Parts: sequence; C-alpha cells; structure tokens
Amino acid sequence: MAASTLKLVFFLLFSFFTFSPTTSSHHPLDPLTPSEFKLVRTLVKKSYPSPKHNLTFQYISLDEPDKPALHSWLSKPKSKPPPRRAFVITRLNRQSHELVVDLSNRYIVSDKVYNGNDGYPLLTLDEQTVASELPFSYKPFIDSVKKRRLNLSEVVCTTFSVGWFGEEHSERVIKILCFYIEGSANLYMRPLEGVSLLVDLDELKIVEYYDRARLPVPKAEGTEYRLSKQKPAFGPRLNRFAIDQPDGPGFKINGHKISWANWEFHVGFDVRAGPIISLASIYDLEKGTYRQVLYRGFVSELFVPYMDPTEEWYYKTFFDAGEFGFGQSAVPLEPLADCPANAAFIDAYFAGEDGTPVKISNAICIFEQHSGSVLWRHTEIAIPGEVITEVRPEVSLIVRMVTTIGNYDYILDWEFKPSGSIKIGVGLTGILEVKAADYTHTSQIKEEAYGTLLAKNTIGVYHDHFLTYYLDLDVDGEANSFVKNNLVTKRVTDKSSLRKSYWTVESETAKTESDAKIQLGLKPSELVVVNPNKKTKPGNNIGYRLIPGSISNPLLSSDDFPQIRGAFTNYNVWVTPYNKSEKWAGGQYIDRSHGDDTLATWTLRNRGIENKDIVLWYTMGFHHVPCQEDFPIMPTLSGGFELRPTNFFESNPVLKTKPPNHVNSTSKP
Ligand SMILES: *[C@@H]1O[C@H](CO)[C@@H](O)[C@H](O)[C@H]1NC(C)=O
Ligand SMILES: *[C@@H]1O[C@H](CO)[C@@H](O)[C@H](O)[C@H]1NC(C)=O
Ligand SMILES: *[C@@H]1O[C@H](CO)[C@@H](O)[C@H](O)[C@H]1NC(C)=O
Ligand SMILES: *[C@@H]1O[C@H](CO)[C@@H](O)[C@H](O)[C@H]1NC(C)=O
Ligand SMILES: [Cu+2]
Repeated sequence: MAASTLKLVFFLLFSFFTFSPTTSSHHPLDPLTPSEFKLVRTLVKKSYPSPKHNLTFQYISLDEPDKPALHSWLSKPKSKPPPRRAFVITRLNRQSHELVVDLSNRYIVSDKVYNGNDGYPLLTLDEQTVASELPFSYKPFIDSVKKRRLNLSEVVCTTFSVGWFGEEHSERVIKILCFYIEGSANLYMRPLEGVSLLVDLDELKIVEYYDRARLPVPKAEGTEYRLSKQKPAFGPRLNRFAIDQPDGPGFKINGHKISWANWEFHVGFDVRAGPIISLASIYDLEKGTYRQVLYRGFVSELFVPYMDPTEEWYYKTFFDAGEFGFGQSAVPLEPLADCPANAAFIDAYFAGEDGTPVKISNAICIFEQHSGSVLWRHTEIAIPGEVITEVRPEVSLIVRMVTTIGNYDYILDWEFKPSGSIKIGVGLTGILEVKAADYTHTSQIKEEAYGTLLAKNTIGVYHDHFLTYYLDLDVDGEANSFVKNNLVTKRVTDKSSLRKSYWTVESETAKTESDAKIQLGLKPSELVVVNPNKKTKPGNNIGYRLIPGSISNPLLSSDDFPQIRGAFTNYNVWVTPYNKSEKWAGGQYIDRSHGDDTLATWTLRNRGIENKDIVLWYTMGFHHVPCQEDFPIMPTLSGGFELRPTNFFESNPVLKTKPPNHVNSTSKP
C-alpha cells in the first residue's frame, strides 16, 4: 500500500512539471505555439484569397532570431525580445513558396517562389494519407489484389519517396507500395511485391501503375510483435523494480528551459528536425558562472539508401528528416516504457497541411538516469595501514524523443553529464524493410539476393543509416577554431633511449573548410573545437572534443545519384562558418533533390573557419546487414558520440560532487 501511495504522490509531482504552453512566456527559441500556427495560417491565407488550387503548408517553424539579436536579449532578458518570426514553405499552383511571417507585428515579411531545380519540401502527413488511399478506388489495383487471391480489406498502402536518378526535371511524385495485414499487424514483413503506384502529389492522382511480379506474400506466421498475440512459452523473465525520488526530480522545467545539476539548456522542436537543443551552458564551480558550450544542436538529416538496384527497389534512397520529418513523425512516448517512472514530458506541435496545429502529446521526455555506471573512483592500497576507496556513482539527465518513419523507429537521446560531457545517442529499432522472394532456404539462392533470407520468402535488404548532426558549438564564446591533434609516431634515432619509438601530439588548426573535411578511422587524431581567445591557467586552449562512435563511411560510388544527393556523408566531420541558412545538410528541398544544395557544395567555397563562429557537422553511420534476430522486430541497435570538455575546466569538475543519498526500497519482498 505504502508503495502505491508513494507512486501516486510521485505522479502528481511530475504532472506539475508538465509544460503548459498557454501559461508560460516566450523564450525567443521556443517552438511555435498552437495560436502562432493559427496566426501564420490566417496571415498567409489572407494573402492568397482565391487560389486556383488549394494552398498547402509543407513546413511551418520558428525562424529563429539572428544570433546577435538573441545574445543581446540574453544579456538583458527583461528587454524586448527579438520579433517572433515563422519560416513557412507552401505549395501553390505547383510551386514552392518561401515566406517569412512576422508574428509580433502580424505581417508577411517576404514571399518568394523557389525557382531552383533542387527538389521539393517536406511531405505532409495529410497528402501521404490521401495518396495511400487512392489505390483502393483504382480498378487495376483492385484487380491485381484479386488476381493474387487476397482480401482487399486486409491490404494497406504507404508512401515511399522516389529519389532522383539524373532526369533533368523531377516531378513531385511519390510511390505507393502495399502490404497485407491478414493475421498479423506486421505489415512490413508482407509486401505485395511487384505492385506499385506513382502518385502526383500536387494533383493527388495516380499517374503510373505497375504489377510486374507475381511473388508469394510471406506468411503471417511468426511476424506478430504484439504481446497479446504471443503464445507461451514467455521469457526471459525479468523482475519488477521501482524508481523512488522522494525529493522529486533534480531538474526544473521553465517553459522550454531546463536546468539540472550544473547544466542549463533549452529544448525546442521542429517538424523536420525533431528536438533542438540550444544554449547549453555548464556551471563552473571555480569561476562561479555558467559557461557556453552548445549554441544549437539537432539532427540535420538521415540518409537511408537500400542496396537493391533492381527495378522494384532501386529508388529506395530515403532522406527521412527532410522528406518525412523527424518532428512530424514523432510519436507520443509511453510512460514507464519509453521513459522511466521519473520522467517529465513535453508536448509538441506542428502544423498540418491546412496550417492548423497538430498536437503530439508526450513528444519529448526528460529524466534523470541512474545507470549504475561509475562517475569516477579510486582504491588506494599503497599507503601502509589504510585502504582508501572513493567512488562516485554517475547520474545523468536524458532528453529523449522517438520518431517512427514508417517501419523504422529512431530513439534520439541527448544525455548531459555533470562531468561536462554531452552524449548523443541513437537507437535503431522497429521493423525491417523486406522484399518477398521465392526462396525458402539459402541453398536455393544462386544469384545476387541483395540481402539476408530472414524467414521463408522474406529477404531483409542491405542498407545504411547515416545520421548527420548539426552542432553549433560556442565553446566559452562564439569565436572558435577547429584543431586536429594528430597522434604521430616518432622514431628515437640518437640512441638516447632504449626505446625505438613513441607517439606525440602534433596540433593543426584548420584554416579553411577543406582542412576540416575528415574521414575518421584513417589516422589517430583528437578533434577539438577550441576557443583560441581564452586559455586555462597553465596555458592550454579551452576546448570541447568530439569523441566519435559508430563510424561508417559510404560504400556507394560517389557518382551514384543517391550519393550525389547524400554527399554530406562523404566525410564524417565537416566544419563550416556559421550561416543561418545552412541548416539542412542535404539541402532545404531534399525530396527529389539533385544534390546542388548540400554541405558538400557549400564547402566548395572553402571559407575561412579559424577564430570564427563555426558549426561542426558529424555523421554517424550504420551499415545494416539484416540478421534473423532483426525478425520480426529488431532489438535496439545503439550508436552515438560524445562532446567532452578538454582543458575547458581547470580540473575535474565533479571532484566535489557528493553522491546522492540512498533511498531504501519501500516495496515488500
Ligand atoms: C480544396 O479544398 C477543398 C476543401 O478542403 C476541397 O473540397 C477541394 O477538393 C480542394 N481542391 C483541390 C483542387 O484540391
Ligand atoms: C476480408 O476481410 C474482412 C476484414 O477483416 C473480413 O470481414 C471479411 O470476412 C474478409 N473476406 C474474406 C472473403 O475473407
Ligand atoms: C549563406 O549560405 C547560403 C547558402 O549556402 C549562401 O547562398 C549565402 O551566400 C551565405 N551567406 C553568407 C553571408 O555567406
Ligand atoms: C536503509 O536500510 C539500511 C539497512 O536496512 C539501514 O541501515 C539504513 O539506516 C536505512 N536508511 C534509511 C535512510 O532509512
Ligand atoms: Cu537498418
């Protein structure tokens, strides 16, 4: 009884911390509110009173204030904030329009037609929903389903972006593929292979139809993942547990501002990028002040090319953030499962195609994680007559969002550690994209299959996931440099030592963008963003270093069309001078893009990056060779990287951290 009462108190405490958008005042970086979306809609619609075609809103998000304006507000938070502005992309009469809308003064600042050849804006959920329903009133499709002796009411269809393969002009179209749900919710394991439709997205009409292969739809058996549909035996068995924080959470949420332990930062949300971390600063106990670390960080793009070049599959080269929207595809988090019992939740909003706000409840969760890891420790036995053991358990703060892009689920974590580290984590889970085949055993496979036979008639196709992060580090100030501390082997040649070799550090400051294009894993190097204008007491450069994880480089040839569009993955690390309009590594308009507006093309200008406001771009990658454990649903595959202070503090910033007191369990054995 005691336990459940405690838990109730606990939940009440947390619901108190749930952000309520109507009551808090704006921070200039707060995402647009429902009433601001409505205002954008009203102002934009008013400026197009009688369009021939319906105006659609493809993208509405905060047009963040210029950096100097924000900094001057931050230094005087009581002063008037910079004007709230929205950046809007609409489709009207088969053209993309870019608008800037001033919400404070209620007018349209600018409206221009995008005339470039470089693709189309984010796809809306609404147009994809309509497109997915078109096959069900299309006679040839209904006939194809009948010919396969399938039940039409057990067929569902979804949308797949079609890429670009060298054509001069690309229409705004999308592929529709269909799946069978009779006997299992796991539709992705049961494609109607060979059937596909092409839909014009501006007209929402079927423009092409194919029924090319007659392959078996894989069986439902073994594909279910719902617990309610499983049959014994169950296992492995896991014991129950509880999280008790009798003093409440250690963090505070004020609007979208979070403060916890020695950190403070802002959590925003964008329909394309998902969560945006801004203004992350860490308190320096010795200096008695907060110091800047990260001005802005978010997922800029996710490139997922599949490796089957045949007619039905070659086009599957997705850019999930810019085509489908990480924020738009965010899902409500399940309390006690996606996030632990001590999590607080923040709702998010984006605009639907007609401009009206859509709410995602519990889109982001924030919680303290007691991982069982050790923050630091030492046991000293060399002092005669005594043994000293000092251990500090690690506690960190996690900001989490989950986005589900069709079959795949991505768990995006930002972890803040009292030691000053920011760990960025990504978990890949969900369901593979498979193709149906005649094979039931690998011994039958004589030709190239482009994947792994996971079950009867089911091939998990090889593919990659490349996540590119935008990291505008402002290490102790805006003017930073990028330094490669190369570890180089030295020979001892003068007989001064019995050793023949050692390694040392040779530092190289990147002067221009080309000095900072790095393929990791080729030579040992520490990559550091430093503030060249500040030094520690002993004279070292104040910095934050990038500790890479899960490195994968592209394996497609660089002249292949998907790789031209995804050229921002050609290097794991790039550094550019800050430019407000360079946010999306694959370009503003990546659906059907031709690769003219990417990190790879911007950096051809080879701009100076020394002692400037710079942006670090990091790509983590996974080459995914599907295996049977990924069937019928994939256990989370994790990757990540770390930003870690290096000579940022004068000494260990968690030396004087007291370990949290233990709370005795209240549950009965
Ligand atoms: C425009 O929107 C209206 C109302 O939603 C709808 O009835 C009409 O079919 C749409 N027209 C076009 C051309 O899409
Ligand atoms: C087709 O599926 C629907 C919905 O599950 C079901 O009600 C119907 O009986 C099925 N028809 C046939 C012929 O199996
Ligand atoms: C910012 O970037 C855009 C796109 O690369 C470019 O067109 C523009 O000239 C840049 N602005 C400055 C000030 O460099
Ligand atoms: C927790 O339990 C231990 C062992 O039963 C006891 O020694 C300790 O005093 C308890 N601590 C608190 C805070 O109740
Ligand atoms: Cu994968």
